[in-house]
Amino acid sequence: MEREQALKMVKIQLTEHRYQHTLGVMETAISLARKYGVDEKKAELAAIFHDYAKFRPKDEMKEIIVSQGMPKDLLEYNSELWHAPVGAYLAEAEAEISDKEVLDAIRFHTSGRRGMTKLEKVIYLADYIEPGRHFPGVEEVRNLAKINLEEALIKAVQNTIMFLMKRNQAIYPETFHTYNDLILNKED
Ligand code: DGI
Ligand code: FE
Ligand code: FE
Repeated sequence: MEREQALKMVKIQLTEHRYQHTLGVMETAISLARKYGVDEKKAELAAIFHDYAKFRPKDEMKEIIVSQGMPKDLLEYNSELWHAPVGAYLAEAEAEISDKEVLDAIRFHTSGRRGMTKLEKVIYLADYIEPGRHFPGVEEVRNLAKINLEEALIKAVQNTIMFLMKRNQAIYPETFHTYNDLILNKED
């Protein structure tokens, strides 16, 4: 799918603020893809659709998680996690995106997972550091992203876990698995 058509489809699903965030993720993902040798068109498409399901009603997301056999433990954790796997499902069902790598980058953009592909890393990171993001620590991750994809991702996942813990939020197990996997497989 071409960029203009993809953006059109996504725009009507999102608020203006979330759409601007999506444009930021798209630009950032393309530049990270170029830098780290990832397919730029796949990065562009995954970025455009990454938050496609963000504003679907909770009931609809819940129904999709159950009927599509997605991990049921998702339902026990923050519903903010749901739009990622549901977005991957809807990108295929409604936008006819069939590229498995693109769909997985959408699916794992919130929790990450063990053994993330470079495309998945690029999308996770672009979501975290796009120019519209302003929170403590983001500048450090932006700087790391210019040097080392893994190091930047580790910092982003660490910050996310610490942010959630400070607010007494539960951490989805896959988020911990993402962190441990990156640390254990770090080259240094
Ligand atoms: O959709 P975005 O706001 O662009 O960003 P996102 O998809 O990375 O994250 C959405 C929300 O999910 C964010 O407020 C933090 C939350 N989140 C991420 N990982 C976890 C989590 N919430 C819980 N409870 N557990 C997690 O592991
Ligand atoms: Fe998201
Ligand atoms: Fe996002």
